[in-house]
This record gives sequence, structure tokens and C-alpha cells, in this order.
Amino acid sequence: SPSYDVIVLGLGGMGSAAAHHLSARGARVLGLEKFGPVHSHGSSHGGSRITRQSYFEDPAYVPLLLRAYELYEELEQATGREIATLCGGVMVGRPDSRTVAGSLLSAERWNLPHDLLDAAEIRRRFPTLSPKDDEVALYEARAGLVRPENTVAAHLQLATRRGADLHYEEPVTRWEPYRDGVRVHTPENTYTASQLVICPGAWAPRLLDDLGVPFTIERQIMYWFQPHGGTARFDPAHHPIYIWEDATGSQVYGFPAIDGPALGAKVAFFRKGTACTPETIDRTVHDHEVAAMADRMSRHIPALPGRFLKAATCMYSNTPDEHFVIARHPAHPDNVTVACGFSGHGFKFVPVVGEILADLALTGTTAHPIELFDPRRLAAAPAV
Ligand code: PYC
Repeated sequence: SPSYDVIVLGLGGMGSAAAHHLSARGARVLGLEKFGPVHSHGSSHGGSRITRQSYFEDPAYVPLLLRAYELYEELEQATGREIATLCGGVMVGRPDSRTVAGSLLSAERWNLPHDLLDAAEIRRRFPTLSPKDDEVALYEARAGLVRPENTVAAHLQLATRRGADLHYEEPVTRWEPYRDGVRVHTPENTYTASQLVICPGAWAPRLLDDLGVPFTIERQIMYWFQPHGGTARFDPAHHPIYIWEDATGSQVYGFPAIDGPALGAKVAFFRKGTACTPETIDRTVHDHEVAAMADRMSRHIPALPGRFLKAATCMYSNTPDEHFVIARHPAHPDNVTVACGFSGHGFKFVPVVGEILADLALTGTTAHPIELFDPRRLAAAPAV
């Protein structure tokens, strides 16, 4: 069977970045992907993902974001593709909301440039936004968006340029420890390698059932609306991305009109999914779902839900604490590395996760701070 230094299982956001960083370091890489290159069956599609540095989830993410931003630039320069657009971003809510207070904590802990805006200042600087009088915002000029499809395509392009073998439409049926490494089976072939890097996305429950992490896969919906009055006021030259938390703790997020006047602006609920599996997910978006989104947006950005244009579904792979899993596999610590459970906020980290996975697979360790992502924090307690 053909033999490699590293096999990367899954070539979505994280796997494509791993394939690039591994092959850039001279490793002989095989990438195996169940679908075609840059597909829309998982969690790395939809034209845009938010990026931001004043990270409300935990200040521990900030150093990784600082590195990710450097890597966006490298990726743009190496491929000429548009990767990141830093149009600025507002994190809106009551002062004690997780979105605002958590973002401020990270900004202050890491000395990140930011402005705190009261409701009147939000309305003055961003006239499409309609906060309540008790809402405030943390504005961050270095927030913005990344392009998921371009990012995946750029990493695949660079990996191929460095000689990686990338096999599409070739699902992994099973893998096992073999001699000093691993053996990976697909319907086409059996491969061996010293190292396996598993980036399963929403397929984690099946491919990583021995990790002991109770993943929940969730169906999410992205919506595009044509604003009343057209997209001129939503131009990314002056319109920020936003995450908006209401008094109940529910968050919505959205983007400026980045794809021209006909394609409107994208908006979605953050973490309001329904449990699904990749095999059974309902890909139809229903009228009542569109109505709920339009109703919610009319409270925050009244011009936005002018006319519904289209919607698409994708999946979150949630861990119980919504922190990532990036580590050597506890049951196979010498040969297997895992990256999963990105819980709906991973894409902005894609380039730095690729770098970390290359570190872990090739040296067993990384200088990046990944203590928060150890899967052993989530492993089910053994039955007594
Ligand atoms: O990670 O910033 C984020 C995000 C917003 C909505 C979904 N993910």
C-alpha cells in the first residue's frame, strides 16, 4: 500500500490548512476528502465568515487570532486570492452581555485597539444600526470577514504546489494503528503513514467515536436579504460586520453587502441550530424560518430584511463547552492528531490551526497555546 509521512483526513477548512502547512515543511502528504474540492456539504462555505480579535468566548483565543491574521496576509500574497476584508466590526448588546463584556475583557487583557460606543454613537457612526437606548457596542477596526471558499482553495492550491497528493471523492471507511504508524482504508485503496491528522468537521461523531467527546452536530441557516433602498448603505467601505445579542442572550450576526448589489447582505442566528447528522440534515429552508429571521433583524437593522433573496444550510460541530478540540489523540498519542468541535466559531482560525496541526504531527508539540482545547476535559467519566 502507498506510504506517506502524513495522511490528512478531511480537506475542508482545517484539513486543507494542515495539508498546506505539512507539505510546506517537506512532509509527504496524502489528503483524503469524501467530496470534491471546496464543497458546500460541511461547514466551510457560504461566502463569508466573521473574523475578530476582541474575542468574547475567552481571551485565550487572542494569540491564535494574532497569528491567524498574519497568515491571512501570507495566503493572499502567495495565491493572489481575496482572503480577509477588515471592514471593522461591532459587538452589540447590553453592557453586561457576554458579547460586549467578553469582547471588552479580551480587548483589555491583550491591549487590542477598540472603541466603546453608546447607543447614540452607534446610530451616528453606523446609521443602518438601530440599538435600544440601553445597548452599547465594542467597535473593533480589525474585525471583518474571511472568505471560506477562497481560503480552502488557496490552501489546496499551495499544498498541491508542494507535491501533496490530494484525493477527492475518496471517503475513509476506517483507520487503525499499524506498525509504527497508521493504516487508512478507503473504497479505492489502503494507505499507510507515520502520522494521521483527522479533521472530520461534522463527521466527528463517526470518525472520532473513541475520543469520548459528546459532539452535537447542528443545522444552521444563512440568509441573504436585499435591503430596503438597495445595498449602497451596506457597502463594506463603511458598514461593519456585527454580532448582536438581545436581552435574552440570543445572538444574530451579519455582514455588509460584499458581493455586489444583486446579492444583498448575509445574516444568521449564531447558535440557534437544531440537532442533525450530515446524512439527515434538512437542506430546505422553510418560510417560517425566513420569517423569524426577518422579524428579528427588523428590530436591529430595520432596512435589512427588505426582500428575502436566498438561504443555505451548514453545520456546527459543537462541544459541550463550545471550545475547540485540537490535540494529539489521547488513545493514539504518538501517531494521531485531531482538530474538531469548532462549535460555530472556528473558521477565522483556519490558517493557524493548520500550523498547529503541522507542529503536532511533525514534532509532537506546538509553541501555540492550545491547553484550552485538550479533549480530556470533555471525555465522559467512566461508568461505575
Ligand atoms: O465566530 O464570529 C464568529 C461567528 C459569528 C457567527 C457565527 N460564528
